[in-house]
Order: sequence, then structure tokens, then C-alpha cells
Amino acid sequence: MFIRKLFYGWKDEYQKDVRYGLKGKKLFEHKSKFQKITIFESKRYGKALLLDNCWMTAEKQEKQYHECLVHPALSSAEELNNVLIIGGGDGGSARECLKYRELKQLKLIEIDKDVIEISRKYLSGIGNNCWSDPRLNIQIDDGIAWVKQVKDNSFDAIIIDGSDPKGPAKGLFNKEFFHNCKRILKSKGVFAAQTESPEAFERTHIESVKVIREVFKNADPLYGNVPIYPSGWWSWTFASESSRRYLNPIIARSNQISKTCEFWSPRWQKGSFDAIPAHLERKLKS
Ligand code: SPD
Repeated sequence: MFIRKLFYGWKDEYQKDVRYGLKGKKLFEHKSKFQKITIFESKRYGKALLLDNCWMTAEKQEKQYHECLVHPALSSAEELNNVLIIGGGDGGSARECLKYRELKQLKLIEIDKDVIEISRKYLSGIGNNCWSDPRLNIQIDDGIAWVKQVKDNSFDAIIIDGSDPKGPAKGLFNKEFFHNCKRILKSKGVFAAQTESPEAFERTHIESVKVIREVFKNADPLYGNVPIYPSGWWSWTFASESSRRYLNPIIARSNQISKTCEFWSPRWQKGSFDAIPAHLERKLKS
């Protein structure tokens, strides 16, 4: 009992006068070239990753985030020859992408090699077999600079699985970056990005969706729950030039994928795109 009390305690993410915490114990901490990386073993959600004291993922709720970020895009892009992930060093988004049998090549650009190494060691269930899949090609690089030198029309889908808009991830939310993503995405491809909490970070969320809408002809936010993130209410935004194709999963693909998922299904997706609160709809139009 005494030993438990000595090691177990609360770990909180502090945001604007609110804290979001889990009880457990710290397993590992490391200062990389870019950020502080912490692995915390929580009682409720298993081992979790924090970057600069903000929750990034946890073993027992990561599917709520990764499935919802990846599948609206990959189930609807015209082809899946070449898919790009920016960020995603824990491997969860790569794992979901690699479920698609027709996907040929997956490029993952992660700025911080230590995030990959630490995730592979402590959170091996999140990346699962993705690390040994021959279709995955990892490059340690700054995704914001990297996209600038990529040829036009190179990718069928682009997934932005970055951190919050500060430190190395700040530029993942700006217009120039989104323009480069549009340029390197095929016209019938689909772009997906995590766009923060409509409750805890309402302004950032609204601004991100609006900027994505200025860049792409079609873009819509999707709302869901990720319990460890601030407020637990989260958003992802999908965009495409040709049409709102991300609203309509291709049936053969969704039949294959939805049976592997805990959260995503075409039905869940339809309801969640529609479940936009009235005040957000107004603010996104203003
Ligand atoms: N506030 C947390 C936002 C984190 C989004 N990305 C997390 C990475 C999970 N692969």
C-alpha cells in the first residue's frame, strides 16, 4: 500500500484553467531535440504518451482517434497507391492505413526520431505490425519543409497526425502548409487532419477548419470523442478538390475495414459528420 502511494499519482495536462488528468505512474521521461517525451502508465487507459506534458495517445483509447482520422480519408480516396502521413510517430495511423490491402506505399514523415523509438519500445501495441510492413517507408524530417519539395499530384491521401499547434507542430496549422498538401494531393485524393477540440480549443478549431476551407474546394469537420484529450470532444477535418467524396466510403473498402474497427463504421461516420452543433455551424460560416 505504501509503495503504491509512493509511485502512483496524478498526471495532468493543464489548459486554460482546466486540467485533464489520469492516475498512474511515470515509467520513462526523456528530453529529445524537440520536446519532452513522457510515458505514463495509467490505471484506466493503459500506457500513454505525452509530449511536452500534453496527452498524445494511450493504449486503451487510441482507436477512437486513429480510426476516425484515417478511415474517412482512406475509404473514399479514388486510389490508394501512395499515401502520406505527416507526424504519427506512435504508429497508430500507419497501422490503420496498412489495413487496406490495395494500399501500395505508405510514407511517414516524423520530425522526432525519439518519438518513434520510444513508442516502439513502450507502446508496441499501437503501431503493432506496421513497423515491419514492407509498404511503410519512414523518413525523419520536418514535414512542413518536406512537403515544399514534393512533386505535384504525388499522393492519393494525406493524413496530418500532428501534435497541438505549438512547438514543432505549429506550422502544421498554417495556410502555406495546407496549400502544399493540396498541391501534392491528387485531385480525387483526400486530405485529413486532426483539428483540435471544438470545446477546449474552440478558436483554434474554427480557424483551422476555415483555413482548410480557404485552400480546398470542399472541407468538413467530423466530431468524436477521445477521452484523454482536453474536454474529450475532438475533431478531424477532411478535404478534397473534386467533391465531398470523404462523405461516401467506397463500399468494398468499408466492408473490409469496418469489421476490424472499434469505432469507425460508415454509419458512425455519417452520424458524426451530421452531428455538428448549431453554434459551430454558424461560426464556421461567419
Ligand atoms: N491534444 C492532442 C492532439 C494530438 C493529436 N495527435 C496525437 C498523435 C496520435 N497519433
